[in-house]
Formats: sequence, C-alpha cells, structure tokens
Amino acid sequence: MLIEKSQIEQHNSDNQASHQKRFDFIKSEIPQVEAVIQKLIDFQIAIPSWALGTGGTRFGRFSGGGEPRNLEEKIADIGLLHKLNQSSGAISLHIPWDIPQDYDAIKNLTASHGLRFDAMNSNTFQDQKGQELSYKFGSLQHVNKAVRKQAIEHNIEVIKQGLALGSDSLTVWLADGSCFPGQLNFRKAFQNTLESLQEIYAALPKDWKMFVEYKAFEPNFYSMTVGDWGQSLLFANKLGPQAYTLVDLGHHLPNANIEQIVSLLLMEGKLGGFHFNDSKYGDDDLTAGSLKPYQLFLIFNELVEGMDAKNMNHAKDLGWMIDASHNVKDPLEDLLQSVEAIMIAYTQALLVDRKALQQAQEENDTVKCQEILQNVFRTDVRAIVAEARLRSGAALDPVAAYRKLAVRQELIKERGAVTVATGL
Ligand code: PSV
Ligand code: MN
Repeated sequence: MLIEKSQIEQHNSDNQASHQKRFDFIKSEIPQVEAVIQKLIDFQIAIPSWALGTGGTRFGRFSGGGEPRNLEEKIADIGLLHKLNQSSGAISLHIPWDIPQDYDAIKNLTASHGLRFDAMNSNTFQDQKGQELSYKFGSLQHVNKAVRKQAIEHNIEVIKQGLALGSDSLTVWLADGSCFPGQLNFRKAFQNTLESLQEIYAALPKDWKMFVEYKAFEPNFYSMTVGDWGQSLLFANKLGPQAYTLVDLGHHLPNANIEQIVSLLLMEGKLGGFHFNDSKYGDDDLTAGSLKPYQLFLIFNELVEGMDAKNMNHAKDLGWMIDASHNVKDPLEDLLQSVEAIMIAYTQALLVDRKALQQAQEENDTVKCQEILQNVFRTDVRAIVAEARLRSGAALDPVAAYRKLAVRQELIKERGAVTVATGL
C-alpha cells in the first residue's frame, strides 16, 4: 500500500482550521518558533527493521494481521510511517534477521521511500540455523577462541553488508555475560571481548562509527559483560576515536540518572547514539515517553545543551533510533506515537532558556532552575511539532490519518491476517 500525497493533503485540510488556532497561539508565545520548526524538520529518527511486527515475551506472541513478511515489506512499512510524519527517514537493519538478497534493488526501494540506511546491527545473541558453534555461553567474550572468531567474522560480514547498502555505522549489542556467580572470570571475559572488538574495529571503514551498546541485564541475569555505560565507555576509549557508547533508555537499572550519563558521555565526545523506548520495571520495550515523559525531556535537555556546547549538528552527529517492541499495539501506530513523543521532548528542550538557567544555576537558585525546566515541560508544544510536519508534507495528526486511511486493514488485505515478521 502507498499513501498518496492527495490523501495527506485532504487530511491536512480537514484539520487545518483547528491546527491554525493552536499554532497561532503558541507562535505568539514563542518568538524563536521558526528556528525550532526548521530543527524539527531536519530531525529524523531511524526505525529498526525488527520493530514492525508484533513483539512477544517468553510467554507468547500474539501476532497482528498484515505484518511485513520480508525486508521489502518492512521497508514499505517504514515508508508509510515516513509519509505520515516525515520524521522516520531511516531504517536500521538487524543481521541475519534481514539479509538483503539484491543490494541494489533494496537500496533503490529504500530511496524510493525517501529513506536511508542507519546503523547496522549484528546478532551474536542467538544461534542461527546451521551455525557451527553455539553462543550459549557468549560470543565475543567466549572462553573458546573459535567461537570468538565466528562472532568476529559475523560482525565483519555485517560491516560489508552495511557498506553495500550505504550505512555508516555498526551497533554491537552483546548478550554476553553470566547467569551465576563464579561462572565467569570477569577480567578474562572483558579482555576477550576487548580483543574481539578490536578485530572488528580494525575492519571498520575510516568514515564509520562503532556503537557499543550496554544493557544491565537480560538475557544474562548475574553479570553482563557490557552492563553499563562505564563498561561501554571503557571499551570505546580503548578501541579508539571511531568507537562510541550507545545509550538504550531501557537498559539501565531502575532510577538511573540517564540525563547525567548522557551529559558526561557528550562531554567526553563518546556519546554515539540512542535507542528510544520507555520502561517501568525491567523491560526495554514500551512506547517512548509513554510512562516518563519528564525524564525524556530532561534527557533531551542535556542532549541539546551538550551538543550545542560542542557545536554539534543535532540531526546528524548522533544516531537516533527507536528500539521498542509492541505486544498489544499495532506496531505502526506505536512507532508513530514514539516519534511524536520524541519530537515533543526535543521541541521542549529547544525552548529552554539556557542563559536564564545558567544564571539561576550560578546563583544556586534551585527554585528558579526548576521553574525554568518545568515551565517548558508544561508548555503544550504539539502544534509546533504538527506545523513542522505540515511544512514537510506530512500529516497534521499521523495516527488519526493512519486510522482514517485504514492502513492496517489495507495491509491485512494485501498480506493476509496471519503473517509473522522476523525478529524477536
Ligand atoms: C537488546 O535488548 C537490544 O536493545 C539491542 O539493541 C538489540 O539489537 C535489540 O534490542 C533487538 O534485540
Ligand atoms: Mn537497543
């Protein structure tokens, strides 16, 4: 299914009058609104190829209808999202869940939807059919050199595939760790992992980045070899200038101060990218901003402040991606909601009066500091985000347009009611 330009225009004209009222009001309140809108138009959030199907837990998976059956259909789904919001202009592939057969055809298809390839993701956390050696006890950390070699070669293969597609970064997330005390010599596991990563790093093209993603627990429940930002930063520093830490919001222990982590990683020039989601307990899969929108805003507040301090380009200098799973929602609707939440938090962060905040900080005026941040957080900026969409040819209200156009019903007609996308 393709969404036609005229369908978006019809939706926008149906909603124009009420939008205009709200936009005029917020515009009168915010003098720098035009500069903010341009930043929003530029800002793109990659969609992972594994987030287009219904997710599951180890207790089951309740597949929805019309799920993409192959990479081409996943790209088509992201094309639909991008058409609706013009903010989802990139796809992140997980190998081997989504190995392209014909690279040029896939590249052309992706470009025809206005998308580019974001980071490539390797997978050494599952055993694949016919795989010689098992990752049951880890991959890059493994006590057996042959297993490490197999995992290294897989990562190098993923780089090659990324090169063929025009990607420029590799995300390495390792499930490596241990489930029981004594199972692992921590130092040896670290050293093995480092040496393995060094071999992968050596195969990295000069203009590529390597992202080392950390996770506090799962699937290992006693220790994770890249378990927190300290460990990731150690690896990234030892690897060299092309290696960075990747922050996945759901990969922290409860109540971790993620905004502080982000601020310091940026200060060190070692923040590479982001995986957005939300979580209440130990999951890392819920819609961005659905539970803790204030935290998401505080994170963006540090991102904007830290990137501006280094004259970084908000849209291009970090990798932005959603990493979520959708057990009970239509995946496409859920992704639209995540993008919206991210854009709202970003907009609010752009509106923080930095000079006033700095002055209040220097005067130890804690009350004022809080007022400055919370005033912005409590400002309804949705009309600004919608205006940015309108100007880039997207829908004023993407979820409403998605439903009005009966996208899911059309996808079910095309693909069938019982389809299962590859992924977790
Ligand atoms: C692991 O939980 C993770 O966050 C990594 O980014 C993986 O690539 C992704 O989820 C899918 O398993
Ligand atoms: Mn992730």
